[in-house]
Amino acid sequence: MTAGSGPTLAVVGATGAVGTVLLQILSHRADIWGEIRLIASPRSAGRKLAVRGEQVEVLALSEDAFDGVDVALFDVPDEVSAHWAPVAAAKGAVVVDNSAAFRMDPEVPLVVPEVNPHTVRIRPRGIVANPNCTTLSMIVALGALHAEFGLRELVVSSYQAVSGAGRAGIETLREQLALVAGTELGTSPGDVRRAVGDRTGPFPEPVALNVVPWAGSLREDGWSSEEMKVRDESRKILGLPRLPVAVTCVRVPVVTTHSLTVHARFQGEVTVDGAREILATAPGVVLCDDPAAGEFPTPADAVGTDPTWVGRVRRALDDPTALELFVCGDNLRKGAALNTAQIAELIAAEWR
Ligand code: 2RA
Repeated sequence: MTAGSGPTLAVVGATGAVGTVLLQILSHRADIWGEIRLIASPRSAGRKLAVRGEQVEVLALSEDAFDGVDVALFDVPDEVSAHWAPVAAAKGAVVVDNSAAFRMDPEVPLVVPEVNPHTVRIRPRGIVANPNCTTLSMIVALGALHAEFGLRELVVSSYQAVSGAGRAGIETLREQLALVAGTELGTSPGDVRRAVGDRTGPFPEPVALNVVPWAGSLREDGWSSEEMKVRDESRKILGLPRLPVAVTCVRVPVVTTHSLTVHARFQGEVTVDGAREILATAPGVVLCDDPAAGEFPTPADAVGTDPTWVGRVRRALDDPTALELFVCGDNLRKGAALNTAQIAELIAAEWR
């Protein structure tokens, strides 16, 4: 950092779906940064992107690109982070990484500023990890409830937007919607599949007019990598290494904003009024829960906003220690770019 200016920030993966949102967020939050340097793959080098109202040229990813960088935000594939994040850290930058490469490394904190901000300071590898968007879309609300009630078990189903799979996911849904619009498709077995053909993009099945019970890659015993991430990351963030967690991840035809149904069991009896009070006052959470008036969160309303939206708060019918919730969070904002920017701000505060 040079005297009289803020820390130098690098954004690695500046041209991707999350990188694009990150530049918007950096342009709208308090301007604490000195230089903001944009870095991407060599094929994007030379492009100019807007940040803080200025056009900034994108540099190709290289060791030299990290010269003088204080904080480097990475949103790139796992293997790119695995190689380049340690390079940036060795050059003196604190890395905030949004890939899965380091999330479960015991020497890398997995940080959600509203839940476990203190962990950001213990980073022996010079790397801080940002959780997966599905975990992040619920964990702020769960963290608030856990702090008061003591979480004992989680059962979760996700309804994940296609932008979780990046620009290719968005383009695939748009192309498929164009193919099925104005037709009678969705009325006989296989008709949507035949119309879509091999244009399934990053998804194993058509996502238009459909829901697909799969996200990520195959892990042991039929679990998906996405389901394992939600389980492992929730345990690490909440500091509950043996928390029972059951997850089913589902892709739905929504562009952006992940939703989840959550069954959360706590240490003792809970009340809906108590839960509502916690959720209504928790930083980063908006309680939107008046079913009699037709009010509950939906992706169509939550998209483009920062908070975790919570509705349908009910006590489990057969267990006075458990709550049922419906949660929505913009997977590109709090689910990725915003949380990354918030972590970077926590780190930047160490320079003051
Ligand atoms: C998805 N959570 O939605 C993943 C992206 N990190 O596909």
